[in-house]
Parts: sequence; C-alpha cells; structure tokens
Amino acid sequence: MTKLRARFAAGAAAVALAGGALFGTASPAAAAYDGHCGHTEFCLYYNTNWNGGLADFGGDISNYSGYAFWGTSYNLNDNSASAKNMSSYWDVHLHEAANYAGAKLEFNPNTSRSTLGALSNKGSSHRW
Ligand SMILES: [Ca+2]
Repeated sequence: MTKLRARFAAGAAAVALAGGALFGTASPAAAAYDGHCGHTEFCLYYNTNWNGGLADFGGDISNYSGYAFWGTSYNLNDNSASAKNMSSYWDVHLHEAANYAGAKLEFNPNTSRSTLGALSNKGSSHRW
C-alpha cells in the first residue's frame, strides 16, 4: 500500500515537471535533493573525490542542520568533504557557518573540488 502510494506520487510529480517544462516555468530546484547530481545543482559529498553520500541542491541553503546526505542518516552539517558546482552560469560559495557566515570557498561555474581544504567537514551553508 505504501509502495503503491509512493509510485503514484512519483508519477504525479513527473507530470507536474513535464507541465512546468512545457510552459517554461520548471525551476532547477524541482529536481534537487533527489540523490542525483543534475545540471545546475550544487552537490556535496560525504567523502573526498565525490564519493559516499550525496546531497544535491538547486537553491541557497542557509543552514545544513536538518539535512542528511540523500538516502542516509548522516547529517550534512560539518560533514562534506568534496563538492561540485554543476551550474554553467553561477558561482556558488560554501560557507563555514550557517547563514552564509565565516570562511568561504568559491566554486566557479562547472567547478568540482575533490577536497575542500580548510572547509573540509566544516561546511554549514551555501549561496549562489
Ligand atoms: Ca538532483
């Protein structure tokens, strides 16, 4: 019963997405946080070299507390070790503290970092 419901919900979401694309209103955020690092997203990984759990976002996140790597119970806050900016147009900044405060690391468009240097396991927010 639960599985059947989930399948129906996914089908409805797909229809909604297709409708949005048809009218040019689909937002990049629509496909975010689905465990797939898609075009236009900022993707954080639990391990270096883009391994382990993944958290994928299409918009700003002011506080990683409360987010887990997709499909896991590992909290995203102070836990990411590599990341990718999949946007072709926008810079994104990873910040050490919540609310885009503290030290920051810039990702230019289409930039991946296999390690996060001083921000390794310290990222708490990001903003485009
Ligand atoms: Ca995604």
